Formats: sequence, structure tokens, C-alpha cells
Amino acid sequence: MKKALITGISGQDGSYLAEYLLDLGYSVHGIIRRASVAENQSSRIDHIHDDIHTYYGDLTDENSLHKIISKVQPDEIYNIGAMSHVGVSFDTPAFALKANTLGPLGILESMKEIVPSAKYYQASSSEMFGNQVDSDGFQRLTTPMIPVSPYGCSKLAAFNLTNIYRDSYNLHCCNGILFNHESPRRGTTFVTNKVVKGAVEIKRGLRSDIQLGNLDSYRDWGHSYDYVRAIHKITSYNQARNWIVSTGESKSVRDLCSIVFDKLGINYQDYVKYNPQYARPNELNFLQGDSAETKEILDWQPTYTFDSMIDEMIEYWLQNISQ
Ligand code: NAP
Ligand code: F7E
Repeated sequence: MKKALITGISGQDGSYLAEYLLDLGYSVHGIIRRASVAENQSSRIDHIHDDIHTYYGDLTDENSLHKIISKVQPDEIYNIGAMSHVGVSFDTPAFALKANTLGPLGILESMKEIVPSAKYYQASSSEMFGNQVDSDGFQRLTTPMIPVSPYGCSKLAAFNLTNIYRDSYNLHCCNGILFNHESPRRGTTFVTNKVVKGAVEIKRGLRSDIQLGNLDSYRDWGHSYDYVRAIHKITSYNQARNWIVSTGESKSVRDLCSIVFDKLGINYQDYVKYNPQYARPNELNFLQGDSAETKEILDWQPTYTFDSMIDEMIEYWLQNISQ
């Protein structure tokens, strides 16, 4: 039985990945942080609590990472944990770099020493590209990476460290450069779930508006379940290398609002208000990833469309918000 260690197991992707690896017969181990309200933190993994092994640790505490890797002796390490909110990374930039850059560095150092034959997956991000777009309108592995946020900067440093540890020490280290991916488990401060939850509350008469920042940025939105399947294919592939995971279709935040409100039979223009609190000091304007190579070589295809993903998110909130 293969042993997988997942950082960020309580998060959106970590929880889908844990379920997926359990189904494949893995022994699943995960790192969680202490939280003052434990119920909030474990809600995405409560249903698999008895099937997984969890350990208290923190990406900013390299001793804890070293201790857990020694104890678990994993065959595969998925570094999914991060301070993942781009907007908040402008407020807590040092924390973003400690968790997102020094965290993976600590894991790579411990892996080199304790389990050098393990496979390592780094959760890299399309935010690393910043505002660089190829002339055909896509981002790919060869597109320059010039991040425009502390989060993007922290992820780019971790991306480079992952490449350096692969090339310098012959470790099996891979980067998945994932474009935005969502689900009913998405944190409600990210724009998709904020809009879907807010629109359902408006429909139910529980609130009068949703306050948003920039409506004119474009994102390439897929589903987390599909993307964790890609994460496993990337890590399992016989050659350690980097990959793009995206849908190849881009929509604006305004399109998102229009589609979600339309599905509920209401007009977003009557309810979506601008609040500068949610605008960022710098913005990434346009994302659209070219994942042709990933689809071809890894035989990966998304199972959700943008529409079916939004339908699932709306259905979730309709079930979970009472009249
Ligand atoms: P998420 O829902 O925010 O989950 C992040 C996880 O990391 C949570 O379990 C969180 O624990 C944990 N974490 C945060 N800080 C930590 C620390 N200091 N020590 C240990 N654990 C810590 O994010 P996600 O959407 O699943 O994303 C997963 C990964 O993919 C992240 O690395 C993210 O940056 C990256 N990524 C995401 C996307 C996307 O669109 N979702 C796209 C590209 C890359 P708590 O529950 O305690 O907060
Ligand atoms: O913002 C705009 C915001 O926070 C999307 C993370 O998973 O994907 C995610 O980062 C867009 C931005 O995602 C609000 O300015 C407007 O243009 O949902 P988001 P993100 O910043 O793209 C990347 C790939 C990651 O790696 C990250 O971990 O929506 N927007 N108004 C807003 N965004 C938020 N959050 N809240 C608003 O009120």
C-alpha cells in the first residue's frame, strides 16, 4: 500500500485529493494546523476522518515538517497547503512567503535527507505568470513568469526551488501549474463561491446585495475534482517535470455574475455593488491556459464544464441555505 502525505488536507484540493487517493487504495496521511474553532477547519474531511491519519504541523515550522516526514516515511508528498488567497497576500506578504516558499523548501530538504526516492508534487499556480500572455492569448510552460502579487511571488520561488531540487539532487519533483479551480468546497472569500452563495441568499430574500471588487478580470475556471485527478497523474508519471492544468476557456468575473444570477432568474446588475475593499493593489487581468500537452501525454480530460460546475455549486447552496 503506497503512503501519501498531503499538506493542506483540510483545504478544497486536499480534501478531494485525500478522497481520490483513498479510492485508489493509498494509505493517506495529512498535516493540519491547530485552529481555535476545530469544526470549521475539519468540515471538508470529517466524512473521511476514520480513514486518514492526521498530524499537527505547520508549513512555517520546518521542525514539524521534518518530524512528520520521518514518522510517515511517505512514498509521495503532495504539497497542497498554502496561504492561498491572492488578495490577502497583499495584507500578509511575509506570512505568504513563509508558508508558500519556506514551507516547500523545508519539505524538500527533509525529503532529500529522509525519503530521497519519494515523489514530490508542488501546487504551483497560474498566478506566477502575472500579466504575461502569449500572442495567441494563452499561457503555457514557456510563457514568462512575472508575478504581480506577493502570493504569485511566493509560488514562483517555490516553483523554482522544486526545479532546482529535481535538477541538482535527482529527486522526483514535479510542478503542476494549475489555473483557477472551484467547487462547492471552495472558500467563500474566493470570487466564484462568494458570488454563488451571495446570489442564492439574495434569491432566498436573506440579503440585498453582494459587494465585489474588479469585475473585468478574466479567469480560466475548472473544477477541483478534475484537477486533483491531474495532480495524481502528474506525480505518477515516470518523468518528473512541469505541467499546465487548465480548461483553455476564459470568462470575466462579470460573465460569472451574469451566468450565476441568470440561472437563478435574477439580474446581477440590480444586486452586485462595487466595494473598493475587494479591489487589489495590483491585478492579474487575464488567464487562459494551454493544457494540450497534459491532455495528450497524461490522457487527462476534465469531466465538468463551467456550466455543470456552477450548477453543482448553486445546488449545494440551495440545499444548505434555508428560506
Ligand atoms: P485552500 O482551500 O485555501 O486550502 C489551503 C490548505 O492549506 C488548507 O488546508 C489550510 O489549512 C492549509 N494551510 C494554510 N496555511 C498553512 C500553514 N501555514 N501550515 C499548514 N497548512 C496550511 O486552497 P486550495 O484551493 O485547496 O488550493 C490548494 C493549493 O493549490 C494551494 O497551494 C494553492 O495555493 C494552490 N492553487 C490553488 C488554485 C485554485 O484555484 N484553487 C490554483 C492554483 C494553485 P487551514 O484549513 O488551517 O486554513
Ligand atoms: O479572484 C476578482 C479578483 O480570489 C478572482 C486562488 O485559488 O486562483 C485563485 O486566485 C478574480 C480576481 O481568485 C472579488 O480581483 C472581484 O481578479 O477568486 P479569486 P484568484 O485571485 O484568481 C489562483 C490560480 C491561485 O493560485 C489562488 O490560490 O476575482 N474579484 N471581486 C474578487 N475576488 C475575491 N476573492 N473577492 C471579491 O470580492
